[in-house]
Amino acid sequence: VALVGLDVHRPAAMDQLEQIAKKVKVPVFLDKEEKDPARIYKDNEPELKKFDIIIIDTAGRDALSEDLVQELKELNSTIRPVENLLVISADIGQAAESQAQKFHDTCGVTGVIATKMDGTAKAGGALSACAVTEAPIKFIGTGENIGDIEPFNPEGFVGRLLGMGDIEALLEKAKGAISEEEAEDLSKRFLKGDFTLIDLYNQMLAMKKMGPLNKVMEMIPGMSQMKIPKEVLQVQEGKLEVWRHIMDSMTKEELEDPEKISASRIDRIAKGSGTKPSEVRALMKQYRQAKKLTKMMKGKGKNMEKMMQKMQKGQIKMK
Ligand SMILES: Nc1nc2c(ncn2[C@@H]2O[C@H](COP(=O)(O)OP(=O)(O)OP(=O)(O)O)[C@@H](O)[C@H]2O)c(=O)[nH]1
Ligand SMILES: [Mg+2]
Repeated sequence: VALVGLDVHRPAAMDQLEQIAKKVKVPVFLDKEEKDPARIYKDNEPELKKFDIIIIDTAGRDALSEDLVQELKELNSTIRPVENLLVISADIGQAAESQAQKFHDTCGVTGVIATKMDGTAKAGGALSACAVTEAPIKFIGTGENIGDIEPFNPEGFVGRLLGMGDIEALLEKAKGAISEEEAEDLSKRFLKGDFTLIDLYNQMLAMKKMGPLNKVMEMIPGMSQMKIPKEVLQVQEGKLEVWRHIMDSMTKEELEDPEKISASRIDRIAKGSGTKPSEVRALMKQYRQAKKLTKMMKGKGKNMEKMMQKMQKGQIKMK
C-alpha cells in the first residue's frame, strides 16, 4: 500500500498526510512545491506501479469551485482510479446531497466514507449522498485516531442512526480483548448481579484493551442515552497499576464484599499498599458506580443477555 498526496490547495494537507503515513508505516508520495496535482502523480507513476493499493488524497471543498471540478476531472482521466471515495462528515446534514451530486457528475463516486460518527450527528447526509450517487457506504469514521475507521456494517449503522448502538462492532472488540472463558464467567456474574472488586479490575483491564470505554458504551443499545459518570468511563494509564497494589493489600473478604471496608480499613489498606487513603476511596467510589451500572445493565435485560450469549458462543462474524 502507498499513499499519494495530491491536495495542493490546503497548505497543511501534505504535512498531515506525511504524518499519517509515518504513523502507519506506509510509503507516501507527494511534492510540497508542485502546484499541479496531475504532475505530482505523473512524476511518481513509475514507482507507484510497484504497489497493490494506492490511496490518493485529493482536495475537496464544501463548495466545489469550477477550478476544482476541472482539476478532479483531469485527475480522474489521468489516474483512472478503481474507486472514487467521497468522504462525508456526519454533521453536514442535507447539504451532502448537492455536494455528492456535484462530485458524482465530476468523477463518478463509487463509495462513500461517513466520518465523525462519534459526534451527535447521525450521518443522514451520508445516506443522501448514497442515494444520489447510488454508491454504498464503505467505511465509517468514529474518532480522530487511525484505528477509528471501521468497515461499514449496515445493521450497526442503522442502529446508531436510531440510537440503538452497534452490537456487532462491540462484539468484535470484545472478542479481541477477553477470552471465551473469561467472557462466560464475567457474563454469568453480570447477569446474577454479583460484582466484586476483582470483577471491576478484570473488566477495566478488558475495557482498556477494547479502547475508550465511552466508545464501548456507545455501542451498547440504550447505553448511549444513559448518563454515566465520567470517572467510570475513564481507564487512566497507571490507574490499574495503583489499583492492583491497593487490591493486593486487601483481604479476600474485603475484595469480595467491598462494602465491609470501613474508614479504619481504608487507612490500613493505604499504608499496606503505599498509596493514599484518597486513592483507596477513589477505587471504592468507582466500584460503587460500576456496580450501579451493572444493575442498570441487568435492567436492560434481553439485549444484554443476548449479547452476552453471543459473546460466549463466539458467534461473531466479520461483514
Ligand atoms: N471526531 C472525529 N474527527 C474526525 C473524524 N474524521 C476526521 N476527523 C478530524 O477532522 C479533521 C479534518 O479531517 P481531514 O481528514 O483533514 O478532512 P478533509 O475532508 O480531508 O478536509 P480538507 O482536506 O480540508 O478538505 C481532522 O482534525 C480529523 O482528525 C471522525 O470520524 N471523528
Ligand atoms: Mg483532505
